[in-house]
Amino acid sequence: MKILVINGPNLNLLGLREPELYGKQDYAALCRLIEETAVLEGIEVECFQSNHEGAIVDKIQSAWGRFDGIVINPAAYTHTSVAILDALKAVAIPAVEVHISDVGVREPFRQISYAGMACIKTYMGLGFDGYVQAIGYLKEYLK
Ligand code: CA2
Repeated sequence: MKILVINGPNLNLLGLREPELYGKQDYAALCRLIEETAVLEGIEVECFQSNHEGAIVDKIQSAWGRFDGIVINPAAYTHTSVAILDALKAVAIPAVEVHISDVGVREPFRQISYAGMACIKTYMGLGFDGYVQAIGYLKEYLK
């Protein structure tokens, strides 16, 4: 089983600013946690991060036939990108949405998630553990 983990814009800056929202650990630590989780679950993962909407769309398209599941934190594109929504729907790979912060209690513009409309589950406000939960959920869903 192969899972693609996609992180959107500015998540490469984790740990540098806004620790009250996104924690103190950096993006490399997040990737290590994801890889450790994959080893424990006995699955394969690939971590991908981009600040560019088109690159994320390209990555989702390239996942077709190569990955069984997608974990995605589209970051700010969550709230704007119909292109990412359409790509997720086009490949029809089971996808789980993750947000480090609890977008449900933040600004009104963060209440809308386009990507979430193509996802089978959303984890928010759990910090990095949301990615661990999402991988576990997908593993159970796919087996
Ligand atoms: O809570 C999340 O995971 C978000 O997807 C994070 C996005 C935000 O636009 C979404 O509404 C919720 C922002 C990621 C920015 O990450 C930073 C990390 C360090 C310093 C500055 C930004």
